[in-house]
Formats: sequence, structure tokens, C-alpha cells
Amino acid sequence: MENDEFYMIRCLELAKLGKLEVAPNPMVGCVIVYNGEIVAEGYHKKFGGPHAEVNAFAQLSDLVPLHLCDIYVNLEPCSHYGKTPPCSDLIIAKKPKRVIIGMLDPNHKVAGKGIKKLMEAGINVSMGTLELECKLLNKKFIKAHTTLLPYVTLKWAETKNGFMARAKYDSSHAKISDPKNDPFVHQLRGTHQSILVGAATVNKDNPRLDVRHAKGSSPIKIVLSATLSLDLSKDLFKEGKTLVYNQLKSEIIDKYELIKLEHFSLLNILKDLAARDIHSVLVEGGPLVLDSFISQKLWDEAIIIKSSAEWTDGIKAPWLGIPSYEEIIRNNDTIKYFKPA
Ligand code: AOF
Ligand code: ZN
Repeated sequence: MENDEFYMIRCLELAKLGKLEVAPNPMVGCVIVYNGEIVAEGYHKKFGGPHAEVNAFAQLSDLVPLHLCDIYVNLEPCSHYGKTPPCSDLIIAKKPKRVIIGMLDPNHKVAGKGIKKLMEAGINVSMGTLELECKLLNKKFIKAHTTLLPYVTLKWAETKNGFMARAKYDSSHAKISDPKNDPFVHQLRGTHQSILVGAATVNKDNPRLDVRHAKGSSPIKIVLSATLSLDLSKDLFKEGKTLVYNQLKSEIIDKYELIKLEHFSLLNILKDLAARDIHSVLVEGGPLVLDSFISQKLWDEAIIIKSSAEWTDGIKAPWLGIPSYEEIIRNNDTIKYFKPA
């Protein structure tokens, strides 16, 4: 149905407007159509706030005959009492002609129950319009709910000949990517709930790991330091929230939290993050941490910023050994996107 796809594209556009503020909730847009015309739209704007359907109904004029309207939504309307009441009950009360849904909600609290409620109430439901596109938009939400692990994005910059850091530390930080691409990198930070580095990166580079060259709130910072060999006076610990995974102790200290894991492993760290409703992690290094994610196959996507600079020596960047699925030239860098084989 061409028209269904047209309105679902609009739902996806609306849903994306929530991308910086809804996590760990999904991005959801809703469109109400009467007589071939969009008469109301809404989207989920903020975590804890009203769902897309509620915002769309709030826009609808009383003059529109609801029983002749079609409702489009990219995610199955919810069936549970969370921070807000069930959207499927709201839709049933309004008795529309048809409800067109992009994909099932993988949240086990919903998972088909929303659709079942609608159908049992005698509403005509169409399922799966632009399902792939809907799934792609909410890939982080889906990963977390189906595997109980967060979506892991690896990100690093490397020279044209594959070096990601100087062999010996120098205070210049040996910046590789074009500074004009800082907004791009910060946009990536803003669309992940957390950002992860190893202790060596904190001690050597003193990164802030915040969002300052783009819109969006700064992600929760995650530092891996099995032995707590970490300089806690670094900038990172001054602003925002930081979780330090280690093998020695658990303690909450002002802006950071030490979390002791009996079995210190990447998998257990990821499980713990998902249990805290952290659905996405941007791994920004260093080389050993990135290598561990790759060798343990615990990543979902890698974004590599390749500069035009060539160094004679340094620390080699990880080698993914599989073709990129996309390449984009941005300023003086090439951005390469990889997926696991
Ligand atoms: C919808 N429409 O716009 C969204 C839905 O705590 P709550 O009440 O906000 O519920 C969060 C859950 O509701 C979330 O995990 C997902 O299953 C669903 N999100 N559902 O019908 C929406 N954002
Ligand atoms: Zn809902």
C-alpha cells in the first residue's frame, strides 16, 4: 500500500525529532489521517513524557470524525502502565477506522499485547509497513530488549596508513581527525546513552567525553579499570556522571560510582549497563579496549574516521578485516561504517 508507506515515512521523520531525549525509550512518531489528509501528528519527545499517540490525539480537532480516521505509528502501541498509561487503551476509546503499525514492540511488557488488545476491540490493524526502516531507527532499543545487552558502537580515528595514536605519549594528543568533524563526533556522543574508555585513555589523554560541539546531553561516562589504577583528579570526574567498573570495590563518591564486578569481563559490564537501562555505548578507546570488544565479538557497529595524514610510526588501529558498508567523505576525512561479519 503506497499510501501507508507515505504516512509511515512521516511517522519516522517525526520519531527522529526525539532522538536526543527519549532514550532508553524508543523513537516513536504518530500520524492521524482523515480522507487522505494528515489531520494530526505527534511524537515521543522526552523520556518519561507522553507517548507519540497521546501527543497526536492532543493535536486533533473535535470536528474530525475519528471513526473515519487511520492512525499510523512506527511502533506497536503500548499495552502496559509504565510512566504513562497504555496507548492501546487510548486508541480503543477513540475507535478509529484502522491502525497501521511499523513493527512489534520488543519490550516484553508489550510484545504483541498492544496489537492483541486493538484486534480484540474490533479495530482493523495492519502490521509491518516499512518494518525494516522502523527496525533500523530503533536498533539500539531493539538490541537492548532482545539480548539484554546494550548496542555497542566502536569509534576511532586513524591515519591514512592505519595509526590511531603516537607510540609515545605527547601532550599534543596527536589529533587525527579534521577538527571540522568535531560536531560529527559529538553528535555521535549525543545519540548514545554512554561513552566508554579504558583507564589508560583517561590517565594519558585526560578526555572530557562530553557533548560540546553539537546539540544533546552528554552521555554517562564509563571507565574500565580492573585495578583502579586511575587518576581521579582528571577532568572527566568533575562534570556529569561516571561509572568506574573494577575488581576491587563498590562505592558512590560524589559524581562517580565505583562498581565492583566479581567476574570482571566486558560481557558482565555490558549486562550490568543494560540492567541499568543504558541501551547504547560508544566505545572511544584506547586500542586495547577496542581490540577486546572486537576479539570478543561484542560490537554492533564501528565508525572509523580516516584522515589523509600519513605517519611513519605509532600504535596501529584495530583491523576489522571486513568491507565497510558505507563510506562518506566529510571535510578532509573519510568516514567508514563497519558491521560485524
Ligand atoms: C508507544 N508509544 O511513543 C512510545 C512507546 O515508561 P513509559 O510509559 O514511557 O513506557 C515506555 C515503554 O513504552 C517503552 O519501553 C516501549 O515499550 C513503549 N514506548 N510506546 O505506544 C510511544 N515511546
Ligand atoms: Zn504508549
